Amino acid sequence: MTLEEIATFIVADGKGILAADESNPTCGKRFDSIGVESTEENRRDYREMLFRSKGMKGNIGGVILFDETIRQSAADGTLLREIILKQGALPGIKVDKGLQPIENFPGETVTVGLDGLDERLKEYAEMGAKFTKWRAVINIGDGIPSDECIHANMDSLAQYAKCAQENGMVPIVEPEVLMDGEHSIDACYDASERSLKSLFEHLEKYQVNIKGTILKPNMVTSGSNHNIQASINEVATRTIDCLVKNVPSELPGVAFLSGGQSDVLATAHLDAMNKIGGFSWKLSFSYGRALQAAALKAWEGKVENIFISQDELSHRAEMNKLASLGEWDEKLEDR
Ligand code: 5MM
Repeated sequence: MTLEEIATFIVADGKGILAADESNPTCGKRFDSIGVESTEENRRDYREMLFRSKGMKGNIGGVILFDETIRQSAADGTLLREIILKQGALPGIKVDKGLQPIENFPGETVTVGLDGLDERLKEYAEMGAKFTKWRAVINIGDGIPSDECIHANMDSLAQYAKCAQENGMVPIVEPEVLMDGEHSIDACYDASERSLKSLFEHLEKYQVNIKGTILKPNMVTSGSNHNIQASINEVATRTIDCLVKNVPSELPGVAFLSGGQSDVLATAHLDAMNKIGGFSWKLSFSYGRALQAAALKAWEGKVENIFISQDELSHRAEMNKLASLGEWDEKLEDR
C-alpha cells in the first residue's frame, strides 16, 4: 500500500482509530482505577480483549500500539497485530519517547525521540506497522504557550513525519493543546491556531507528503476548569473554523483525540461537526479514553466480564463511526 492508500484506508467510510498506545505508567494509572495490577500479562489480556471485540470490524481502521504490545502474542499464541489485521484494521505504533521540560520555559515541554528513530522505524516497518504516531503537548497558562515551545515541538513533529514516510509508514501528527486549566475557549482557539500554523509550515519545510499524513488534533474547547463550558455547537463551529483556516485541504484525514472529554460528549462533538460539514478532509476519531473508558470499567480484570466489556467497546466504536458520518443521535446511546 502507498502512503496515500494507507491514510485513506484508515479513515474510510466513517472508520476511525483506537488509541491503545498507553505507555506502561499510563496503563498503570488506568488499571489502578479498576483495582487491577499492571503486569505484562494483564496488559496483554486487556488489549487482546479489546482487539477481539466484534465492533472493531467496520468501525476501526487503525489501532495505535505501544512498543510492548506490537511484540505481544495473545493467550493462544496469535500475534496481537495479526488479530488487528483480521478485524480489518491496520496496526500502528507510537514512536515518541515522551515529554521533557524545556530549560528556562517553566510549565512547557518538548517531545523527544528523534535519536535512533530511523532504526526503530525500520524494525516496526518489518513487524508490519503501517502507520506511526508522535504526540506533542502544548499547555495553556500564564504567558504560555511560548513561540519557542510551539516551534520546538512542531519542528520535531515534522522531522519525525518525514522519517516515518521515508520508512513507508503514515505519520499521525498529534499537536495536543491540553484541556487542563481555567482558560477560555478563545485561549484554546489561539493556542490551537498557532500550533497548527507552525506544524504545517514545518511539514512543508521538511517536504512531508501531506496526502500521506493524518492529523490528530484537540478540539477547540473551554479549559476543563473554566467557569462556563462552551456548548456542543460552539465547540463544533470553533473547531471547524480553526481547522479550515489552518489545515491544507489535501490532507486525507483529521482524527481527533478526546483529551479527557466524557465518551458521549466526544461523540456528540464529532457528530455535530460532521453535521455542519464544509471541509474537504474526513473528520474522524482517534480516541483513547473516550473509546476505552466504559470497556475498562466493565472489565474489572475478570474473565467473566469479557463479553460485557467487549460490548462496551463495540458500542462506542459504532457510535463514533456514526458520528464520523454525521449520523449519530443521542437516543442511540439508550441500550
Ligand atoms: C492512549 O494514550 C496515549 C499515550 O499516552 P502516554 O504516552 O502518556 O501513555 C495518548 O497519546 C493518546 O493516544 C492521545 O492523547 C489520545 O488519547 P485520548 O484519551 O486523549 O483520546
